[in-house]
Amino acid sequence: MTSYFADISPVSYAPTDAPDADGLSFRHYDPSEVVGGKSMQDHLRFAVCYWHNFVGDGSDPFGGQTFDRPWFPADTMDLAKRKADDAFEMFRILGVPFWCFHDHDIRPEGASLRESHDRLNEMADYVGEKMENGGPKLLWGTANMFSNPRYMSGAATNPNPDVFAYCASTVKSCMDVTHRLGGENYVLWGGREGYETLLNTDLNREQQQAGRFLQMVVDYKHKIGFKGAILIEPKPQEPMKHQYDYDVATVYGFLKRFGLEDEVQVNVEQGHAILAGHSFEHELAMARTLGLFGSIDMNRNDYQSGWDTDQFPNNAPEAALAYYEVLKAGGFTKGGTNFDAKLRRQSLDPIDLIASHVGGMDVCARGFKAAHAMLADGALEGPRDARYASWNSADHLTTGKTLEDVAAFAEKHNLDPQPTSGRQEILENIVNRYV
Ligand code: 3MF
Ligand code: MG
Repeated sequence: MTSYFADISPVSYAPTDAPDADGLSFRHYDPSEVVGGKSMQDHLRFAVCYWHNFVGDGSDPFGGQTFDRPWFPADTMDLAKRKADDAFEMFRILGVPFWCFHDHDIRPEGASLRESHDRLNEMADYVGEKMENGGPKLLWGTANMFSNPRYMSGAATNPNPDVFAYCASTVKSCMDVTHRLGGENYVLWGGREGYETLLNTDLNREQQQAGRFLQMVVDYKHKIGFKGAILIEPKPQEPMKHQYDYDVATVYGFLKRFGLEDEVQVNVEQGHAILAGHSFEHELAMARTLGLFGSIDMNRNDYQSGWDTDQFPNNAPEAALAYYEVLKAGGFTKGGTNFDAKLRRQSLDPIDLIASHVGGMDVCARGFKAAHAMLADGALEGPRDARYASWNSADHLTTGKTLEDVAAFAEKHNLDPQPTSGRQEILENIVNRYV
């Protein structure tokens, strides 16, 4: 068998002034470069996703398949193995330390639930061997509970309890495989956990089902001794009109409601943040503040289309502000930088799959280094601390003071606070010097 990537050599770091005819070397990402006592590889923990790269066929709502891959239609175990061979070859070329998958990406669905599990286990053995023979580690596994029509009205939130049970079996088998492959996290994205119209929806019942399901997942994780993190990936809408895991703050409310806030963290995606009307850094700051920070999907949306376009990152200043929040959260422990990104419909060739990741990794590395320098220099923290400094000596406001106490202070001193500049443009200029 000839590899799909046969003509492409492993990507390596080349300093910015070195010749780079094919554009396939890193200019900013040197995996072994040590920044702040840790290698860039260990800081960024890049992961390549299986679904967009090896399942995606270039289709969009207006037209079908444009990509031609040797493993398509991947509906037999032989083709699934061929797909895995090429996938792991691509991981090798990119030199990434991690990958991610849905059950549905690595095995063709069986004729029965049992057959689907058997196939998943067989494929896990197959990829497990590649992982052991120098392949990347598993950042996370997850189950696709949104593509098949059985999930059309929800997965765990479905009105039909048999779908809830089907999901329990699917997630159980997928957690088992993730655990067996040494996965560092298990992700739940509530693709169809939401609704189209309240006219047919019992919102409270559906949320109770989602809470119960998550509790079962957490219990099972402890039962099998899975040490990875359970991560929810917030998204406001698409495919459903309303999704229960709208954004980080909504997920926090949901977790608190079911007493799971210490058991579950979030996988924050840039494109989902944009769909929710937030910036990526807002969602990351919220996750950090609420103690929920886990991992990131580093793929942007188009700012005009209003869809989840899952594009590779190409904006270093945006990446810098995102990694700034990651660093403030203490950096990644179990999490990492996953590209949940797909090629544009016209990007047909093997080289497009490689170049997209090379560019994305370079943008992240460039942003990361800027973020690290900003933090190390106190470039933003200094002015921010200064802005709140008066609180350090505000004895009249110490905890325990009542509304009357504080009011009395204001009245005694006849306070007349004067506005001060927020210095936004100056701070933006500072950021620009780093990126
Ligand atoms: C959808 C997503 C998902 C999740 C993944 C985890 C298909 O918008 O971002 O990608 O990352 O499904 O289930
Ligand atoms: Mg995602």
